[in-house]
Amino acid sequence: MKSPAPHVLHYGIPKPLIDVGVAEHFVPVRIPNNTDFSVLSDEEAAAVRAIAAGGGHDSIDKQFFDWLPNLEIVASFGVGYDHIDAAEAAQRGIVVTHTPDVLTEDVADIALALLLGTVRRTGQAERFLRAGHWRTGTFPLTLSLRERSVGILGLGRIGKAIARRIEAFGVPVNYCGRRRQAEVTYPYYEDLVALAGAVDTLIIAAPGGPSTDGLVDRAVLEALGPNGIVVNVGRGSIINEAHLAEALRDGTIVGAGLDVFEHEPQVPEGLLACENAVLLPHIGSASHYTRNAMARLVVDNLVAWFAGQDPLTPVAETPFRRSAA
Ligand code: NAP
Ligand code: 8YV
Repeated sequence: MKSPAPHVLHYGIPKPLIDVGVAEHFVPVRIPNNTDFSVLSDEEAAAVRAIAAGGGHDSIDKQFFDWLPNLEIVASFGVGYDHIDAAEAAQRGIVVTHTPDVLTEDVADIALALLLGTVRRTGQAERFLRAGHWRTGTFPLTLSLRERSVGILGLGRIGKAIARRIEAFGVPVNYCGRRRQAEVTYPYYEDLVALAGAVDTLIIAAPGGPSTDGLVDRAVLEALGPNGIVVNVGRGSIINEAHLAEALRDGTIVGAGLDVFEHEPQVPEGLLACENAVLLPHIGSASHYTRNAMARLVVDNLVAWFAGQDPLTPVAETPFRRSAA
C-alpha cells in the first residue's frame, strides 16, 4: 500500500507557487496569521513533517521544533536564514534548506541600482522632472563613479556578482570577510575599519545574525569619510541604523543606498528624513523570474527529501544526506 503523503506546513507570507507545489505533492497545512499555533490539535501538529517557509523573516526556532515533534525538514524561501535556528535544527536532526544561486544576479543588479541611484541621484532627478522643475532649471551636478573605490563586506555568491559588475564599471574592488579567498585577486582586508579607510564606497552583501550584528558602526562610517557611500543588500542588522542616520545628517558620509532594514517593514524616521539615502523595500530578489525559481527550489527540496534523496540545497549547519543513511 502507498504510504500517505506527508503533511507540509506552509508558513510565512504565502507564495502561490509554493502553495501549488505543496498541494500537488503533499497535504498542505496552514495556520492563520502564522502565529496561532493553537488552531492545530496535538495530532495535527504531530502529522506535520515539513515546513515550507514562504516570504518574511519571522523566526523559526526551538519553540517551533517543540511544537512539531515529527518535523524532518524546513525548506526556506530565501538564501539568508538568520531567522531560522539552524544550529538547534541540526541538534535535532532536522534539515534546513535555502535558495542560493537562483537569486544572486538579481540581488547584485539591485546593489548596482542602489549605487548608481545614490551616486547619480537618479531618484531625485526623476522627482525633479515630474515636479516640473526642469522647465525652469537644470538638475544639479552629482557625484561620479569615476575615481571611486569599492570595498565589499561579504564576498560570497552575491558579493562576487557585485564585484564583477563593479569591475565592468572600471572601479577597483577590495573586500573584507572572515578569511582571505585564494580564488580572487582583489585586495583583502581582515579588518572592516581598515577596509573602510582604504575605500570610499562600502557595499554590504554579508549574512545577518550575531557575527555581523552592528558591524557597520560610527567607526566604520568615519573611516569611509565625507565622500563615503554605504550600500546594503545583506541584512539591516549589519548596520547600526542610528549611527548611519546621524552620519548621513552630519556629513560624516555623503550617501547611502539600502534595500534592507533591521526591523522590516519599519524604516527608522532618521533614515526616512535623509534626502541623501536611497531606500528600497527589500526588493533584491523580487522579480517574477527569480521569485519563481526560488519557490520551485523550495518545493524541489521537499520533493527530493520525501523521495528519499539528498536535499538539493541544505544550509551548512545541516549537511544531512539521505543517500548516506
Ligand atoms: P554567501 O555566498 O554565503 O556569502 C556570504 C559572504 O559573507 C561570504 O563570503 C562570507 O565570507 C561572508 N561572511 C559571513 N559571515 C561574515 C562575517 N561575520 N563577517 C564578514 N563576512 C562574513 O551568501 P550569498 O548567497 O552571497 O548571500 C549573502 C546574503 O545576502 C544573505 O545571507 C542575505 O542576508 C542577503 N540577501 C539579501 C537579499 C535581498 O533581497 N536584499 C536577497 C538575497 C540575499 P567568509 O565566510 O569568508 O567570511
Ligand atoms: C527574500 C532575501 O526576499 O534570500 C534572501 O535572503 O532576503 C530575499 O531574497 C526573502 O528571504 C524572502 O522573504
